[in-house]
Amino acid sequence: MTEQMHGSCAGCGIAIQTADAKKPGYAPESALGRKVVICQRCYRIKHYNEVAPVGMGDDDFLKILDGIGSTESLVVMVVDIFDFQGSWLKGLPRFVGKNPILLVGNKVDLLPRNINLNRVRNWMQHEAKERGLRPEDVVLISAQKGLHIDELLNRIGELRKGRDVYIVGVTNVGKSTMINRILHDYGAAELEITTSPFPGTTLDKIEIPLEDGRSIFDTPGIINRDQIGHMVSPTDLRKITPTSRINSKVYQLDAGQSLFLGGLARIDFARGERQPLIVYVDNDLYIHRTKLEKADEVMQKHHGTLLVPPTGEEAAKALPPFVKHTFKINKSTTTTDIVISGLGWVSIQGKHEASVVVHAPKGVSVGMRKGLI
Ligand SMILES: Nc1nc2c(ncn2[C@@H]2O[C@H](COP(=O)(O)OP(=O)(O)OP(=O)(O)O)[C@@H](O)[C@H]2O)c(=O)[nH]1
Ligand SMILES: [Mg+2]
Repeated sequence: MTEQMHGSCAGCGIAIQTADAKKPGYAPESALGRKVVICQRCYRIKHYNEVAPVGMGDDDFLKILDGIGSTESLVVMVVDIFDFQGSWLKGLPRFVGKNPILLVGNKVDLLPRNINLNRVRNWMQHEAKERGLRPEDVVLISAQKGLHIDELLNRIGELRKGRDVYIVGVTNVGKSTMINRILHDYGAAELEITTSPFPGTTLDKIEIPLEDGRSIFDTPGIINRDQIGHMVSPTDLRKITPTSRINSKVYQLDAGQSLFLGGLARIDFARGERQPLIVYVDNDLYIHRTKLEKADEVMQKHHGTLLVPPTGEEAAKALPPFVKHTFKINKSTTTTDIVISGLGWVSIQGKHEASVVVHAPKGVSVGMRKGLI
């Protein structure tokens, strides 16, 4: 049998093939006559919420990014505002060449209500610069809830100056959801790119033609391995990923007390006056408070059972060993956030000096930033 060209999947971009049901891009012959052809994997994600990991190497994805430098285009880089640090696409300046960049912070619907979005935007500009990226502008949106999409479209319209648009970012930040939202607002609803709560959904470049003969391209997300989401099972990933606005939780802590964020991180209030620690994580994540001196024992006895996720002792054992990150909070008029990438952050007012130790699986990025709120 000769290899036939069947075009690419409208859901994930992969080349469609009818020869091997076990390989990416498979679609049965009977599906080829449809107006919009999607592969079997996309069909299952859409209809059965199935997780379908595919063994694509980072190189395949990097190659797509690498091609952008030689095009004339506007590059829209998307980050997940709930996990800014973890969802930052490293090395983008290297790929984009001279093309202008628009930075989009997605998932603002998750941020607590009292957050000042202008401040977040300025903070993102500043953080981008620190990472060697100079975006033309920063826009905050919620692709899922359709917030600030007009503003996004206006900025894209102004900045692209008749060029193509590439949407890039690490996996799971909501690139495809954002494009679907744009398509939907333009009445092209029959086209729907596959999206899912699990990383690695889009597999190849997807071209969406624009009226002026140019195109918007969705691209597969690069995997940032230091995101905690890659260290837990898909079920546990769903448990730590917030799906609605985060309600902060306040804990009045004395020195010598600890908080477990499920079984994925432990925060020791090692030194300092009694003061509030404000926790911003998924609303349903179990938070366990204990004495610091007992914390090791609690962890040993209950990791994977009471302290979940990870769910189950096996899953607990499969996690990388915990390592310590020590933070000294100086007395100041502003608050400080300690961010545990992918899980959330705790905020501490600078009224008193304090010393905080965070234990988290090795490889997860844990850092300090000026308070977002
Ligand atoms: N809360 C919230 N969730 C969102 C938003 N946008 C996307 N998501 C969710 O984020 C997850 C990933 O979305 P996708 O659009 O598949 O992400 P992607 O960047 O295309 O991912 P890859 O194709 O793997 O690179 C899905 O569960 C979406 O529902 C948003 O604005 N708010
Ligand atoms: Mg995608």
